[in-house]
Amino acid sequence: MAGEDEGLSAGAVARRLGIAVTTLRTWHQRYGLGPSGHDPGHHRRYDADALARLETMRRLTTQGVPAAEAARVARSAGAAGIAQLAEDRPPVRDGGGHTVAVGRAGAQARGLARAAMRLDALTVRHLVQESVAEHGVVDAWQDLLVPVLVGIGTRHAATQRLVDVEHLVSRCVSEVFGGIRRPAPGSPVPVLLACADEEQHSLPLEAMAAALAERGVAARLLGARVPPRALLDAVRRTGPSVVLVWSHQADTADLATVTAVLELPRRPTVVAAAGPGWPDELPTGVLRPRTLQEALALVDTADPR
Ligand code: B12
Repeated sequence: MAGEDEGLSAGAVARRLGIAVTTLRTWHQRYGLGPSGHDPGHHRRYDADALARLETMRRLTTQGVPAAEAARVARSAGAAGIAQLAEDRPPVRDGGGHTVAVGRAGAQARGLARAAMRLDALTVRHLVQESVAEHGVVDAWQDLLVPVLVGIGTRHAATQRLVDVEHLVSRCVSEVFGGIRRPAPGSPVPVLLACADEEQHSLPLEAMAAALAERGVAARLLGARVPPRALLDAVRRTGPSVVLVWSHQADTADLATVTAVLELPRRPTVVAAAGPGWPDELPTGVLRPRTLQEALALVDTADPR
């Protein structure tokens, strides 16, 4: 780029990073993220290293990393090592805790996992909200939330800890999904979603209800731990086209209940069993969507608008 040899002015750096010049000044004064060299008598210019540090700072703060921590990472890495360091740097200590592996899910997922491990509910909610607003429920769920939830679960399995983190993240995700605008009162409600008896893992169904809402379809979400009798009563009373029962663990996957739904006099068009708890063999007539998209497609076939 022309003129980069001499470095960039503060205004040019701010424009390039999409931040205010005052923010740049604050980062310089408070966190030492200024231009590399000092040439007395001249306006300071930002060279490639300084710019790389600032880019790291901007990226990490956007992901919800607290400014002081982001600055520590940005200052201690050269241009080449920055991405690696952002990934591998030592555990965050301020909320107590470590980070979790999120595979290849990317920077946003790492930011979310770190915020979760710090029990930083405000940042978790903000990042989830931002991702849903930007990408929609399905992509936010698949690309951001599932990897982070799996990472937390894997760590829980290894340590028998982090139930606090699971609760906090779940709560934040529920709030964001619950906040997605539903169809107006009086709209038809063709879908009924319920967890199996004693099944507490309701988030996948909350994701489904939110994704349907984005498409203008209303769902009754009965949520966690729905006793068989309550499910059957609800189906009888509301006559949904689609009933989907979620089981996350084998010990909650009660085949008798889904069979009973199939045998109701006004049988729903689609009866589906979803989640890793169900066995591969299901009673004839019970469908088995494997992904959120597959489940949404089932609703489309049963209730074409
Ligand atoms: C959040 C969480 C909780 C929260 C749930 C809150 C809520 N409102 O949902 C709380 C804290 C309450 C909880 C409690 C428990 N949990 Co828990 N929990 C989790 C965690 C971290 C995420 C669950 C989740 O939402 N997963 C959704 C996605 C991430 O997972 P997935 O189903 O594998 O997704 C795949 C498919 O199902 C599909 N898919 C995803 N979404 C959708 C949606 C639809 C509609 C469809 C069709 C498909 C689909 O795509 C994915 C990729 O293939 C998991 C870890 C994990 N790996 O899931 C543990 C996990 C499920 N929990 C576990 C356990 C043991 C428990 C507890 C028994 C003990 C504990 N940890 O406290 C209790 C009690 C559970 C009970 N009786 O129901 C174990 C289950 C082990 C097992 N297989 O039996 C896990 C796997 C953690 C672990 N590794 O140990 N948990």
